[in-house]
Amino acid sequence: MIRLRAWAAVAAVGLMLVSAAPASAAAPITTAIYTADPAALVVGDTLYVYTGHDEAPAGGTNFVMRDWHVFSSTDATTFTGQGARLSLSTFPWAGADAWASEVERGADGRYYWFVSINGNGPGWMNIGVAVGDSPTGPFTDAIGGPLVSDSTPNSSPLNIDPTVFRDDDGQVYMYWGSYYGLRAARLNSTMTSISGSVVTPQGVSNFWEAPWMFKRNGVYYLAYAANDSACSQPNYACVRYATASNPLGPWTHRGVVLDQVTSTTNHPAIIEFKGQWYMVYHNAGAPGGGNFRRSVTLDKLTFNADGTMQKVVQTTGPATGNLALSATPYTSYVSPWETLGAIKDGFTPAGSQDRSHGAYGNWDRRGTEWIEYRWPTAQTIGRSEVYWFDDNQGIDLPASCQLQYWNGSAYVPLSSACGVNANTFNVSAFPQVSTTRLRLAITSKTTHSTGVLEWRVLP
Ligand code: FUB
Repeated sequence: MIRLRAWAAVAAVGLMLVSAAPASAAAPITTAIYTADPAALVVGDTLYVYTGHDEAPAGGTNFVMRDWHVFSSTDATTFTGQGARLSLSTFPWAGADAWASEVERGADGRYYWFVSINGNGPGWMNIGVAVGDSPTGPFTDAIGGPLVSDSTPNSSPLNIDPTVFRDDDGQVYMYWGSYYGLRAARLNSTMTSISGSVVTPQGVSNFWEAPWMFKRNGVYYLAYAANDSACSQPNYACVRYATASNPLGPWTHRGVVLDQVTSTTNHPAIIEFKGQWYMVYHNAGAPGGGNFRRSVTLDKLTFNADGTMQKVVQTTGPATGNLALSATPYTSYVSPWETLGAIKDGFTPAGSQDRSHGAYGNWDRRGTEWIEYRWPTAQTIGRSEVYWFDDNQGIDLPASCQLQYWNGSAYVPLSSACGVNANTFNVSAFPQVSTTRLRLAITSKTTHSTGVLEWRVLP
């Protein structure tokens, strides 16, 4: 348990820093309870999200987690709580720490729920398995003891966070681990024992914990929480990912797919549902939330043509908080053939040349032009997300931009950086202001005019 305290301390240090984390946070799939460590599974026309349950008191500095919950949705927007479908009491050999889990279907058509759990015996965390006949159970202990424990040869320094993946040939693989100790193994068809030896996958840069494995177009993907200062503040995690042509690797690191969130821990589940890919993750965004009172949310995830993943834009989640939708747009100039209203139709462009939903453009103006949102009543605003238009002709990315809000008598510059990157939402987060107008001043390069595909404004 000494190690448990050390792990908790890592998260606790982050607690002190939470106010420095991004201010905006995605809306939770529920605010009835605090949820964490999502796993996702599609069965028929339903998306199931399996979560842990944070029960730490306000100000708590350790995890208090006793059961796991299920949520279901048919539109990835509205989620119905199915209740606590698995708890510590399901596993008589264990008694604490209902940490991260994942559900996978067995060859027998049953649903196997792999969980991180603290055993009563020697050692620390274990991986256990429960089984049920439907995605919501009821579930019973499938083994009567751990599938993986500290006594498993070549086990991880911390045996938590199982991700279980069934390949097209029926072979099931499990990845797991923490403390930089990623491990992998084949499972037997019963789903309750390991086949062969536990391996240490190669090529997964800066792995910390929380692996999630999936396959797309013949390529294996492994997303995971990475704890390195290149992608997040100290003690916060971002989500990196790697790809491979073999389910056991070697892996090639591909980059960051989710920046740090408002909780120190970060935990991905990536899934396709009704033709749309999603990143399901947790943060500290719910009222009263924190590092030990987390909330599961999801955002859309986009693949590039070469199979790489675009970084997920953390929005206000399924319940949209895009204040642009209720604003009236204005501009200093729009070309007669372009559409100013296109910037607020809620569309996520596939790239900076994707004008399929229209675009704002100011060809052939040079210098500084502006677009602006106005609301009939004051709005609380703390974040801007702009997607630039670049038609590879007269419209190019701007040289610079600046956000300004109306204080009732003048436009006041917001000090937040204003990004000018292609093929992504450029996010600017700033201390919230209350205003009826937000202006985006856009300064062109000397050779080109500028344009915008979408501009979101969030609390
Ligand atoms: O929720 C407890 C632990 O925090 C999980 O097992 C890790 O993935 C981290 O999210």
